[in-house]
Amino acid sequence: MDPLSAPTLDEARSLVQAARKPLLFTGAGVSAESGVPTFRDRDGLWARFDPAQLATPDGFHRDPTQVWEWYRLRRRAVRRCVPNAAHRAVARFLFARPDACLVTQNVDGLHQRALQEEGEKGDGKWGDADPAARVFPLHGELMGDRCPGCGSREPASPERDSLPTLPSCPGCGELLRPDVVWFGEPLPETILDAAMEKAERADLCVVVGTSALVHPAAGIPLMTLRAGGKVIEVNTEVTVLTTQCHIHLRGPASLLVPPLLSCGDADAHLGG
Ligand code: BJW
Ligand code: ZN
Repeated sequence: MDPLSAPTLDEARSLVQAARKPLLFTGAGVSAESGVPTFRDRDGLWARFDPAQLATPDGFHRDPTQVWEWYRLRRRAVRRCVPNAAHRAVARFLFARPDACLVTQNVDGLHQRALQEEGEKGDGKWGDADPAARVFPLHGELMGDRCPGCGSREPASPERDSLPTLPSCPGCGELLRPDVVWFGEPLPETILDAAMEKAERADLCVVVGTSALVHPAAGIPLMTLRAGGKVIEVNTEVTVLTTQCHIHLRGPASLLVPPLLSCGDADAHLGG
């Protein structure tokens, strides 16, 4: 069935419009159509690469060169990608709805880029709305370097990434690492706490493009459910969350998210 003609899309839109505290929760699927690979799909990263070697503190300790090569490769690929219609719709929604927030597992920075781009297009229309403060990235940032020694952080630099040596901290000399959350590591505490509080208070959680298998992030929609809120899922497949959702919209994020989140006049003003 054409996902756009499904009656459930209208129903889902009504829930979004009626929600007073909507929370958007996204995963790798939202960036798939921008060309960023997901993790657990058939052609995902974990089908080709071993997470134990590349996305754990032990793996980094054993072979930092291998880990850095992989991250530099991914950074180069993501630098060539641009936000898609789903990222743009999410960004416009955050501008138009100061009551909304975004909790994302994605490290690719495409939500943040879409926010910046849509903000510029808004040309002052959005007033004081500051959606960047309502974005909670649970798993860090691919485009950031972090020093495990002194904790300092800085944006990744394409120049430093193309050096033949591994990057070290300008402050304390320690080997830098990508500023992402690996398996077995805690999520950034203040971001996770804020996201969980939002999830408990949300009356609607819109879950887009995640297998909902990685914890504690996957607990976000469950918290909304437990607190009596509703959950809408957008995914090309069925997930572990599907049977618990109020509405499951099957199809690609770039096709379904724009009509789901469209804010009428606000979108028209910005050229859809
Ligand atoms: C589309 C689409 C389209 C495709 N449109 N949809 C219980 C049991 C066993 C283990 C654990 C457990 N609880 C916790 C753990 C450990 C572990 C975990 O959850 N493991 C599970 C896999 C079992 N969790 C952790 O280790 C976490 N830390 C932790 O628990 O710390 C505890 C602690 C406390 C105090 C001290 C010390 C420790 C950390 C998890 C970190 C996850 N990191 C990664 C890598 C980030 C860096 C990087 O990118 O390199 O994060 S793993 C990877 O998975 C990445 C993602 O953010 C995350 C989630 O993946 P996501 O987004 O859901 O992607 P996919 O590929 O799984 O799904 C894509 C979906 O999109 C699919 O459903 C498609 O159908 C869909 N789709 N195209 C719409 N066009
Ligand atoms: Zn340092």
